[in-house]
Amino acid sequence: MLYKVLKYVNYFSFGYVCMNHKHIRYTCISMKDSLDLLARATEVLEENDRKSYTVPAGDLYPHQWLWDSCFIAIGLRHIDIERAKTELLSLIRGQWRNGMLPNMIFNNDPAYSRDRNAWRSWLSPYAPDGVATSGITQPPMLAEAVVRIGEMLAAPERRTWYRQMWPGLVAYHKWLYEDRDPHDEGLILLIHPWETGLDNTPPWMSELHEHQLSWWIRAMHKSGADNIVSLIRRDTRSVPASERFSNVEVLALYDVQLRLRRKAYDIDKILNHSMFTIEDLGFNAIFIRANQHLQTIAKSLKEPMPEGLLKRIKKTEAAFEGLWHDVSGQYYSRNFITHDLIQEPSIATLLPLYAGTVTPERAKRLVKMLESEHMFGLGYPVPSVPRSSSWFDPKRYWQGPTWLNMNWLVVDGLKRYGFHEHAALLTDLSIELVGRNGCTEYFDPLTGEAAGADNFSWTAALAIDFLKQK
Ligand code: 2M8
Repeated sequence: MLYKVLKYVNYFSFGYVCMNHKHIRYTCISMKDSLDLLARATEVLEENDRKSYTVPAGDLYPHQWLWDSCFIAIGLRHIDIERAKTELLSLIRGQWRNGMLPNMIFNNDPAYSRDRNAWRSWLSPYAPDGVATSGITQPPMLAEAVVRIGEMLAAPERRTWYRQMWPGLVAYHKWLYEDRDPHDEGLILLIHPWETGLDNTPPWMSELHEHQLSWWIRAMHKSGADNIVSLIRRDTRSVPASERFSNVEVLALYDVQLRLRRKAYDIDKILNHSMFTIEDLGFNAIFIRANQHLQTIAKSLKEPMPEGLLKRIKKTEAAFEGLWHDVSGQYYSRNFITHDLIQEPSIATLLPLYAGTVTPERAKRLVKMLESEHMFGLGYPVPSVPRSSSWFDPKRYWQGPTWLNMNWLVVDGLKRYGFHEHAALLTDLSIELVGRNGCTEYFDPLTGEAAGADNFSWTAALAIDFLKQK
């Protein structure tokens, strides 16, 4: 009933309520405000446009990022579909010969030699020629972005577009299985928290603090010498340190990165040293959906799915069950070596909705969590960590703030399970959040305040997509 009333309010005023039913706030975004938002968001994308790709934010993120470009293309398709295609095609220039899509393709300006050198992708025989990249990947959003563009094209153009992207996509999905599912178990393992896209998310940070701090990092931390890192960090020049990784975490991640680099990103060598490896919940949920999109593309192209790939795709859906924890009624990430579930909830807890393969009963349980004020039902949802978690910190990066890309995935998942009113509300709340606080990187889920980098591309792009979905 409540949702019916709110829906009525929504039609006229974008009135909104937070997801927990209790705190009803009526605020309005007029038609003029939404047109202003569209114009502002378009300006942000123009400002961050580097011709063939878009940087996430001018100062803080001057390179091309894998999943950023996918979310950006999803918004850009409404403004300039050819430019949206170029955004995705430009990701393929960074693809490794083994199929990997790196999370970063570096700007080749001499000013960024330090970033390129930190990764030294050229140490791997698989790295592409003439382009410097990282040696790790990011959530496989590419198939989703390809299909979203495809939906806007007439059938013949759609097929031409799919034909262009097909080889790169298939190679990427094959690589994920071949490299990152070495025991053919069905789930993809990750080797660095940046691969989750949710960089300092609690499941990874708890493992990092418990098992991955080398003796020299512990010693530096104890003596306070880790603070030296503040002098060379670029992120804390534009964003308050209280909103980012701690210094000791930065050092620990650099240590992980060095270890990967020493192994030239060779997964066998990495696994022989049983490094930091987790079967990540969010990544695998997104992968399940990406595999569904891959099959949609194959069908449209009348292209048979490679036999081996199809078998493994089926296995993934079944293996996902291994991440379910019945007592707490939710899914978790899992340590690859011990197979222990890492019982730390995060926004990834809700992403099985986006995967779309969980039972309606479980979907209902996840929606209850979305509504609960102790979990995700805060004033400006959806927080990246539930309120009840000891990690919750409303302005610290992926440990509490609301991110627009996560709202987008949750909205999509809600629709898939028929929670259309929840989806409509969350869409309105997201538009309102950006309309009032700007296209910032993330938002305080308690106050709605802007945090992180200004003029952030995926916030702008997805605000456009949300506006167009209305
Ligand atoms: C953040 O990650 C990068 C490393 O990949 C960083 O911390 O420098 C994350 O929010 C990630 O999800 C995002 O893709 C990237 C660029 O926006 O920034």
